[in-house]
Amino acid sequence: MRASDAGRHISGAEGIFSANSVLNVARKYTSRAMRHERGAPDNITITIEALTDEPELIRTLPVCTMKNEVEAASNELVCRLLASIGVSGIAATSALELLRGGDAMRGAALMDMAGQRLEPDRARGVRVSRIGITDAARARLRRLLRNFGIDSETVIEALVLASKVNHHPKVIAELCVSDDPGYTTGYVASSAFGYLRIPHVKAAGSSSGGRVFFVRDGGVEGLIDYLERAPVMVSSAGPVFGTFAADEFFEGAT
Ligand code: PML
Repeated sequence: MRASDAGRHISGAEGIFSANSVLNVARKYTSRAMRHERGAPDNITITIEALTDEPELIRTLPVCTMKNEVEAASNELVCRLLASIGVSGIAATSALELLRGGDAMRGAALMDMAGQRLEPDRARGVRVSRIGITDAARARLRRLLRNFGIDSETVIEALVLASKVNHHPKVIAELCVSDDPGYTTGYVASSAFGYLRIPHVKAAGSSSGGRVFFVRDGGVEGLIDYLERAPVMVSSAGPVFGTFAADEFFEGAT
């Protein structure tokens, strides 16, 4: 589902579902698009496609929440986490500028270690599609998330997406700042350290945000094809941990 108003991005959603749940999901996505905090859309496009390939089965990244009390401290934390994963300072700074400036991005940006964007159409970005989670994995994940009071559709959808993105060997890490004005938690995800949630990554009321995927050198055609077209399904839930201060996290991780 993609919803926009006068070309401005309002909301989007993706999923892999059984044929008999398609009508319900279309209703749910339409209702979500029409009631979004970013405003009323003048266009909602729902595309339903039958999969021709069997989805690749993956596990969700391990989850933890970083301690961060105020938005003013978030840039330093994000840069520290990204540096520990191997993302250059210039790429981290360029990504933060991109996600904090202007309105929401339509799709994700691909960024190299020189801070250059690599996707062929910058206005469109890259849309991660064909992602889903089995009922059993969802039920297990919900139980794990509930232990820490973070069992929500927003967390599940973001974690499923990040688990697909960071499963590709070309991706070093992902930085996400929600474009929802009322949702101020973002994340840094990587196959190295998992899905690290960052509360107060932005100030409430801001409608800027989006996703940046930091990538290794070389062509990006294969990666774009994977992100947009390869079906990937979460079939098992990785661990979910509580909240860590940055120093505590790095002590445990190194
Ligand atoms: C979004 O708005 O879709 C992105 C949400 C990112 C953070 C989700 C979480 O709380 O872990």
